[in-house]
Amino acid sequence: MLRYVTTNAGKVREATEYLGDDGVTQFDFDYTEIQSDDLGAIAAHGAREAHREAGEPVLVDDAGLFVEALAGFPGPYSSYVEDTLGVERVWRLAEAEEDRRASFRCVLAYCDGEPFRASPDPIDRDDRAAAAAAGADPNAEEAEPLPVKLFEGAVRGTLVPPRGEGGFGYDPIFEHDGATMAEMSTERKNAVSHRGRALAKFGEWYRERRAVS
Ligand code: ITT
Repeated sequence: MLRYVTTNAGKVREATEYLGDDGVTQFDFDYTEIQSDDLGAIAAHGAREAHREAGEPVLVDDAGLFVEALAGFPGPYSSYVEDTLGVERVWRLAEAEEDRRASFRCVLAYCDGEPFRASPDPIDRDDRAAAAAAGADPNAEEAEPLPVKLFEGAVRGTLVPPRGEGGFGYDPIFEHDGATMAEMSTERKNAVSHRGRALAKFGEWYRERRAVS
């Protein structure tokens, strides 16, 4: 079964609701989050590490909140900022701004150790030159270029004072179409969310991949 690599039970709930019969099981693995402003690069690195660890097909989910007036902060640092400042303090930062627009972005990174045929979704082939420049041994197992397929989703919204009991993370301060994501059921959130959009792309592709293999 496909391993959904995350320590976050809220993500698993949404993925399970969305993928239904295709099914996922949580792989509670804390992969190394490389420092990058690119969610795709972070997720691809995590997917390689998780696949090596699990020896099974894996799907890594890296997400973040990007606040327009704060130049995209907290972005790739959303997890650290939630743990250190907290969601309420992020709202206070946004409250001081006239422009409270924000977006959630999610990148799903799939790796099963096999190559992929061309399709519209990007394939991360690993950057061996960058790894070598950083001092990595090009012959080491870690430097093997495992291909990773990326699926992206985003949703725009407005930051508001916290409302709602559902969801997780920044959901209580993120309003979309009149409701915060914490006021939505999992199904409704999936229908509009960054993760739902990425899962839709992934689900369609994955069904086809399984059908031909
Ligand atoms: P894993 O890395 O183990 O998957 P995480 O919660 O740290 O768990 P991320 O790094 O992707 O996952 O999350 C970045 C932050 O964004 C973190 O604080 C999450 O709570 C938050 N976040 C991610 N998806 C969210 C969503 O759909 N709604 C609200 N907040 C979300």
